[in-house]
Amino acid sequence: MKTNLLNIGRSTGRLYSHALLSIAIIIGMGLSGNGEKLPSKTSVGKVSWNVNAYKIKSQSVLTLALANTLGTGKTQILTGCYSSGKISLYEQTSKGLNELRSIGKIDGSITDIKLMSMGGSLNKAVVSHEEKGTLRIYDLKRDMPPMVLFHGPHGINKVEIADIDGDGLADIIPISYTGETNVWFQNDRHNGFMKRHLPSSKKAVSSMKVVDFDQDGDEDILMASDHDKMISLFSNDGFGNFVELAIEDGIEGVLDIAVVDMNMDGALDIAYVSHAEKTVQLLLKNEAGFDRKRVSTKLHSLNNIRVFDLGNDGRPDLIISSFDDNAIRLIENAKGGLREHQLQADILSPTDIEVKTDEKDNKTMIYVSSMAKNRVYAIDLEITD
Ligand SMILES: [Ca+2]
Ligand SMILES: [Ca+2]
Ligand SMILES: [Ca+2]
Ligand SMILES: [Ca+2]
Repeated sequence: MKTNLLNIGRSTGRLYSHALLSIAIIIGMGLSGNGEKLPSKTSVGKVSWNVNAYKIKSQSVLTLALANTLGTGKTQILTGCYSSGKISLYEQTSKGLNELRSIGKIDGSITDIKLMSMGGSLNKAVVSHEEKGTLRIYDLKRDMPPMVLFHGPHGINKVEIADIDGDGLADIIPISYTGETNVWFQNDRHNGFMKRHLPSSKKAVSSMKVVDFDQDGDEDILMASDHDKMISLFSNDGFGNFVELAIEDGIEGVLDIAVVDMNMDGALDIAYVSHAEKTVQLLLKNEAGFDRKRVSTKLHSLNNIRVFDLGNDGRPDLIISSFDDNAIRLIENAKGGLREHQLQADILSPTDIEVKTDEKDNKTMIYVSSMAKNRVYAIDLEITD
């Protein structure tokens, strides 16, 4: 089954995430029968949700990041606005979301924000720009012009921060859906970045994770390419040479990947979601390859997936969002099997998810940005036996 969503994205030259997220087409209905039947038993008891919908000035927030760099003991929320190009810093207080200041404004659309450490603290916001193929690095503490890195003629749709070369310094990888994903920026230790070539050149990349997937001490790269309809693993030989391995092919519209040891056997597994299917796809690593497992949800399409630990019990769980269904769901990785928890309240047009766990009082907060109605959501999770 095919959709024309990606073609719309291509022909308009607009960012895939906007193009994909803006159009609700319900497909993949036939897949529900393949999903795993979710058992009704749970290991964490009842999950209850307290949803705070904060009204903010910016419309169409496509991305958010969480910080606590200001040392106030409160959570700071950085929002990136797709339509206005504004980056704003908020602080969550007992009364609501308090705007601290504007971090910057770009001439165009913001597609992603990630935080990065330079000089020891998580003090930089790396912002990707759809139209001009640039990355901007803003200082969160000082009001100063951003450092600008030029990626290439195509827009940047996501950005990853990872230490690709293993020198202990954060590097930056721009991900382009409209063009090619083929470079990274190496942190030169002196507040500068050198443009380097990635071991691959993939078109229409929708998601990338830099992680030591085979756990041999060096960073490998996982990439989902819509052009190739494939998820590839670029395995690092320890000397910066990468070998490509196709680990899933013939797949369409993958929007997000998570890497997690879901079955807790010591080997990292992959979970991914796509706009075409209402199942979470699990690839569980075994000695020969992967065991595939589908987790059915009561949603029509899925756009974000994040790993967190519901109940802090050491068993990793998943959060998924659906733009089309205005929904957030938890997939609890209970001992008896996987279980979906539904949040009853609507979360309008969710675009990005961040999770914060306070280990002291065992509290989990989920923050969600929204394309609709100037909203950012803060969801308080409570677990009762
Ligand atoms: Ca590095
Ligand atoms: Ca490795
Ligand atoms: Ca595993
Ligand atoms: Ca858990």
